[in-house]
Amino acid sequence: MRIRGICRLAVIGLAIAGAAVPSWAGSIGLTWDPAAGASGYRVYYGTASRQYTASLDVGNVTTAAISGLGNCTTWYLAVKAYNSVGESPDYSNEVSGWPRPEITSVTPGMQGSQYTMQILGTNFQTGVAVDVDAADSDTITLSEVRAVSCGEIQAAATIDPTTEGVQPAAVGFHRLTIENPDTVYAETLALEVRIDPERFDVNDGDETTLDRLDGKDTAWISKLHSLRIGDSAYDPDGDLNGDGWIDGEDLSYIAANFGLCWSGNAWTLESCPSDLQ
Ligand SMILES: [Ca+2]
Ligand SMILES: [Ca+2]
Repeated sequence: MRIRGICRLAVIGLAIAGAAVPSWAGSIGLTWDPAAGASGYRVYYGTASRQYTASLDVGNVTTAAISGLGNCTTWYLAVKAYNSVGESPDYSNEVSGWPRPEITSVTPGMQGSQYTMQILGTNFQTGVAVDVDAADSDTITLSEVRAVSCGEIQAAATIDPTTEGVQPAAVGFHRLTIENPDTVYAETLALEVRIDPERFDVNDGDETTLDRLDGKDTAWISKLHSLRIGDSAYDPDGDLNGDGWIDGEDLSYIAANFGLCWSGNAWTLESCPSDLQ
Protein backbone atom coordinates (compact mmCIF):
# COMPACT_ATOMS: atom_id res chain seq x y z
CA MET A 1 0.00 0.00 0.00
CA ARG A 2 1.26 3.41 -0.86
CA ILE A 3 1.46 5.88 1.90
CA ARG A 4 -0.41 9.00 1.08
CA GLY A 5 -1.86 11.93 2.91
CA ILE A 6 0.99 12.27 5.27
CA CYS A 7 3.72 14.85 5.20
CA ARG A 8 7.32 14.39 6.00
CA LEU A 9 8.22 15.28 9.51
CA ALA A 10 9.57 18.72 9.92
CA VAL A 11 13.31 18.53 10.11
CA ILE A 12 13.58 21.44 12.49
CA GLY A 13 12.83 21.02 16.15
CA LEU A 14 13.88 17.44 16.55
CA ALA A 15 16.59 17.52 19.13
CA ILE A 16 17.97 15.65 22.08
CA ALA A 17 16.28 17.34 24.98
CA GLY A 18 17.94 18.13 28.26
CA ALA A 19 15.63 19.50 30.90
CA ALA A 20 12.56 19.50 28.71
CA VAL A 21 11.96 15.78 28.69
CA PRO A 22 12.00 13.71 31.86
CA SER A 23 14.43 10.87 31.41
CA TRP A 24 16.89 8.88 33.44
CA ALA A 25 20.02 6.78 33.11
CA GLY A 26 19.68 4.45 30.16
CA SER A 27 17.27 6.82 28.48
CA ILE A 28 17.34 9.64 25.98
CA GLY A 29 14.64 12.26 25.76
CA LEU A 30 13.75 13.83 22.44
CA THR A 31 11.18 16.18 21.05
CA TRP A 32 10.03 17.00 17.53
CA ASP A 33 7.70 19.20 15.55
CA PRO A 34 4.32 17.73 14.67
CA ALA A 35 3.77 16.49 11.12
CA ALA A 36 0.57 17.49 9.35
CA GLY A 37 -1.87 14.61 9.11
CA ALA A 38 -0.05 12.40 11.57
CA SER A 39 -1.97 10.35 14.09
CA GLY A 40 1.11 9.05 15.86
CA TYR A 41 4.88 8.65 15.78
CA ARG A 42 7.40 5.87 15.93
CA VAL A 43 10.91 6.46 17.25
CA TYR A 44 13.66 4.42 15.59
CA TYR A 45 17.02 3.97 17.22
CA GLY A 46 20.30 2.09 17.09
CA THR A 47 24.00 2.42 17.77
CA ALA A 48 25.03 3.27 14.21
CA SER A 49 23.95 6.28 12.21
CA ARG A 50 20.87 5.61 10.08
CA GLN A 51 20.96 1.93 10.94
CA TYR A 52 18.11 1.54 13.36
CA THR A 53 17.75 -1.79 15.09
CA ALA A 54 14.77 -1.03 17.28
CA SER A 55 11.71 1.18 17.32
CA LEU A 56 8.96 2.24 19.66
CA ASP A 57 5.46 3.46 18.87
CA VAL A 58 5.08 6.40 21.20
CA GLY A 59 1.57 7.44 20.10
CA ASN A 60 0.37 10.88 19.14
CA VAL A 61 2.88 12.93 21.10
CA THR A 62 5.81 15.10 20.12
CA THR A 63 8.08 14.24 23.00
CA ALA A 64 9.31 10.92 24.30
CA ALA A 65 11.95 9.28 26.42
CA ILE A 66 13.43 6.09 25.02
CA SER A 67 14.62 3.87 27.85
CA GLY A 68 16.56 0.66 28.18
CA LEU A 69 19.46 2.04 26.15
CA GLY A 70 22.96 0.82 26.89
CA ASN A 71 24.96 3.34 28.88
CA CYS A 72 28.18 5.02 27.75
CA THR A 73 27.20 4.40 24.14
CA THR A 74 26.23 6.81 21.39
CA TRP A 75 22.69 6.18 20.24
CA TYR A 76 21.18 7.50 17.03
CA LEU A 77 17.50 8.29 16.87
CA ALA A 78 15.00 9.43 14.26
CA VAL A 79 11.24 9.62 14.06
CA LYS A 80 8.61 8.63 11.55
CA ALA A 81 5.01 9.80 11.58
CA TYR A 82 2.11 7.50 10.81
CA ASN A 83 -1.62 7.65 10.29
CA SER A 84 -4.35 5.26 9.21
CA VAL A 85 -2.77 4.90 5.79
CA GLY A 86 0.64 3.92 7.06
CA GLU A 87 4.01 5.28 7.95
CA SER A 88 5.84 8.19 6.38
CA PRO A 89 8.45 6.93 3.92
CA ASP A 90 11.26 9.07 5.28
CA TYR A 91 12.84 9.42 8.62
CA SER A 92 13.17 12.77 10.30
CA ASN A 93 16.61 14.21 10.76
CA GLU A 94 18.74 12.17 13.11
CA VAL A 95 19.89 13.07 16.57
CA SER A 96 22.51 11.27 18.59
CA GLY A 97 23.85 11.20 22.10
CA TRP A 98 24.53 9.22 25.20
CA PRO A 99 21.77 8.34 27.64
CA ARG A 100 21.30 10.76 30.51
CA PRO A 101 24.03 10.74 33.17
CA GLU A 102 23.23 9.43 36.62
CA ILE A 103 24.93 9.81 40.00
CA THR A 104 24.84 6.76 42.25
CA SER A 105 27.23 7.79 45.01
CA VAL A 106 29.47 10.64 46.12
CA THR A 107 32.25 10.56 48.70
CA PRO A 108 30.91 12.41 51.76
CA GLY A 109 32.92 15.33 53.09
CA MET A 110 33.46 16.53 56.63
CA GLN A 111 33.42 20.22 57.47
CA GLY A 112 36.95 21.57 57.28
CA SER A 113 38.21 18.93 54.85
CA GLN A 114 39.98 19.00 51.53
CA TYR A 115 39.85 15.73 49.64
CA THR A 116 39.45 14.03 46.31
CA MET A 117 35.75 13.59 45.78
CA GLN A 118 34.76 10.48 43.84
CA ILE A 119 31.44 10.61 42.03
CA LEU A 120 30.25 7.23 40.81
CA GLY A 121 27.48 6.70 38.29
CA THR A 122 27.20 6.37 34.57
CA ASN A 123 27.29 8.30 31.29
CA PHE A 124 29.96 10.76 32.40
CA GLN A 125 31.56 12.27 29.31
CA THR A 126 35.00 13.81 28.99
CA GLY A 127 34.57 17.47 29.79
CA VAL A 128 31.72 16.91 32.25
CA ALA A 129 31.03 19.82 34.64
CA VAL A 130 30.04 19.42 38.28
CA ASP A 131 28.45 22.25 40.27
CA VAL A 132 26.88 22.85 43.65
CA ASP A 133 23.87 25.14 44.09
CA ALA A 134 24.61 28.86 44.18
CA ALA A 135 23.65 28.93 47.86
CA ASP A 136 26.38 26.38 48.62
CA SER A 137 29.11 27.85 46.45
CA ASP A 138 30.58 29.96 49.26
CA THR A 139 31.17 26.96 51.52
CA ILE A 140 31.70 24.04 49.11
CA THR A 141 34.31 24.40 46.38
CA LEU A 142 34.95 21.90 43.60
CA SER A 143 37.86 22.17 41.20
CA GLU A 144 39.93 19.99 38.88
CA VAL A 145 36.77 18.16 37.83
CA ARG A 146 37.42 15.34 35.39
CA ALA A 147 35.73 12.19 34.20
CA VAL A 148 38.29 9.44 34.76
CA SER A 149 35.93 6.99 33.10
CA CYS A 150 32.35 6.80 31.96
CA GLY A 151 31.42 5.72 35.48
CA GLU A 152 33.62 7.91 37.64
CA ILE A 153 34.29 11.61 38.11
CA GLN A 154 36.99 12.94 40.40
CA ALA A 155 37.13 16.47 41.78
CA ALA A 156 39.17 18.35 44.34
CA ALA A 157 36.71 19.31 47.08
CA THR A 158 37.04 21.86 49.85
CA ILE A 159 34.38 21.87 52.54
CA ASP A 160 34.48 24.94 54.80
CA PRO A 161 35.54 25.96 57.33
CA THR A 162 39.18 25.13 56.80
CA THR A 163 40.13 27.86 59.29
CA GLU A 164 38.39 29.54 62.21
CA GLY A 165 36.04 32.42 61.56
CA VAL A 166 34.80 31.06 58.23
CA GLN A 167 31.18 30.17 57.57
CA PRO A 168 30.82 26.38 57.79
CA ALA A 169 29.16 24.29 55.11
CA ALA A 170 25.72 23.19 56.27
CA VAL A 171 25.47 19.65 57.59
CA GLY A 172 23.28 17.41 55.45
CA PHE A 173 22.79 16.58 51.79
CA HIS A 174 23.59 19.06 49.04
CA ARG A 175 22.62 19.04 45.40
CA LEU A 176 25.21 18.28 42.77
CA THR A 177 24.50 19.07 39.13
CA ILE A 178 26.55 17.26 36.54
CA GLU A 179 26.34 18.39 32.95
CA ASN A 180 27.87 16.71 29.96
CA PRO A 181 29.28 18.77 27.09
CA ASP A 182 26.14 17.90 25.11
CA THR A 183 24.19 19.82 27.86
CA VAL A 184 22.31 16.76 29.08
CA TYR A 185 22.52 16.89 32.84
CA ALA A 186 21.50 15.27 36.09
CA GLU A 187 21.04 16.71 39.54
CA THR A 188 20.91 14.75 42.76
CA LEU A 189 21.00 15.49 46.49
CA ALA A 190 24.08 13.33 46.67
CA LEU A 191 26.82 15.20 48.52
CA GLU A 192 26.65 14.66 52.25
CA VAL A 193 28.47 17.15 54.48
CA ARG A 194 29.20 15.74 57.92
CA ILE A 195 29.84 17.76 61.02
CA ASP A 196 33.38 18.20 62.29
CA PRO A 197 33.22 17.16 65.94
CA GLU A 198 36.50 18.89 66.74
CA ARG A 199 34.65 22.20 66.25
CA PHE A 200 32.47 21.42 69.30
CA ASP A 201 35.35 22.70 71.46
CA VAL A 202 34.27 26.28 70.86
CA ASN A 203 35.91 27.94 73.84
CA ASP A 204 39.46 27.68 72.64
CA GLY A 205 40.49 30.94 74.30
CA ASP A 206 40.44 29.31 77.74
CA GLU A 207 43.13 26.66 78.23
CA THR A 208 41.33 25.07 81.16
CA THR A 209 38.61 23.82 78.79
CA LEU A 210 40.77 22.92 75.78
CA ASP A 211 40.10 19.46 74.33
CA ARG A 212 37.28 19.00 76.81
CA LEU A 213 33.56 19.77 76.47
CA ASP A 214 32.30 21.41 79.62
CA GLY A 215 30.23 24.29 80.93
CA LYS A 216 32.62 26.81 79.47
CA ASP A 217 31.77 25.58 75.97
CA THR A 218 28.04 25.58 76.55
CA ALA A 219 28.32 29.05 78.08
CA TRP A 220 30.21 30.26 75.02
CA ILE A 221 27.45 29.00 72.71
CA SER A 222 24.70 30.32 75.01
CA LYS A 223 26.21 33.78 74.81
CA LEU A 224 25.64 33.71 71.02
CA HIS A 225 22.24 32.02 71.20
CA SER A 226 19.65 33.15 68.63
CA LEU A 227 22.13 35.05 66.50
CA ARG A 228 21.82 34.39 62.81
CA ILE A 229 24.06 34.92 59.85
CA GLY A 230 24.08 38.61 58.97
CA ASP A 231 23.92 39.74 62.62
CA SER A 232 27.06 41.65 63.55
CA ALA A 233 27.76 39.43 66.57
CA TYR A 234 27.13 36.16 64.68
CA ASP A 235 30.22 33.97 64.97
CA PRO A 236 30.46 31.17 62.39
CA ASP A 237 32.57 29.12 64.81
CA GLY A 238 29.50 28.77 67.04
CA ASP A 239 27.24 27.67 64.18
CA LEU A 240 28.29 24.06 64.44
CA ASN A 241 25.84 22.66 61.89
CA GLY A 242 26.31 25.60 59.52
CA ASP A 243 22.60 26.33 59.09
CA GLY A 244 23.04 30.06 59.61
CA TRP A 245 21.68 30.11 63.16
CA ILE A 246 23.32 29.66 66.53
CA ASP A 247 20.68 27.92 68.57
CA GLY A 248 19.75 24.90 70.62
CA GLU A 249 20.72 22.54 67.82
CA ASP A 250 24.31 23.72 68.02
CA LEU A 251 24.23 23.48 71.79
CA SER A 252 22.94 19.92 71.54
CA TYR A 253 26.13 18.71 69.84
CA ILE A 254 28.08 19.83 72.90
CA ALA A 255 25.46 18.52 75.31
CA ALA A 256 25.57 15.08 73.69
CA ASN A 257 29.32 14.87 74.34
CA PHE A 258 29.41 16.83 77.58
CA GLY A 259 32.24 15.91 79.92
CA LEU A 260 34.18 14.06 77.20
CA CYS A 261 37.70 14.80 75.95
CA TRP A 262 39.20 14.88 72.48
CA SER A 263 41.08 11.75 71.44
CA GLY A 264 42.34 13.21 68.18
CA ASN A 265 39.33 12.08 66.18
CA ALA A 266 36.45 11.64 68.66
CA TRP A 267 35.06 12.74 71.99
CA THR A 268 35.62 9.97 74.55
CA LEU A 269 35.78 9.59 78.31
CA GLU A 270 38.98 7.56 78.04
CA SER A 271 40.76 10.57 76.57
CA CYS A 272 40.18 12.61 79.73
CA PRO A 273 42.83 12.89 82.45
CA SER A 274 42.16 10.24 85.11
CA ASP A 275 40.98 12.79 87.65
CA LEU A 276 38.25 13.90 85.26
CA GLN A 277 36.98 10.46 84.29
CA1 LIG B 1 36.27 23.10 75.68
CA1 LIG C 1 23.35 26.26 63.71
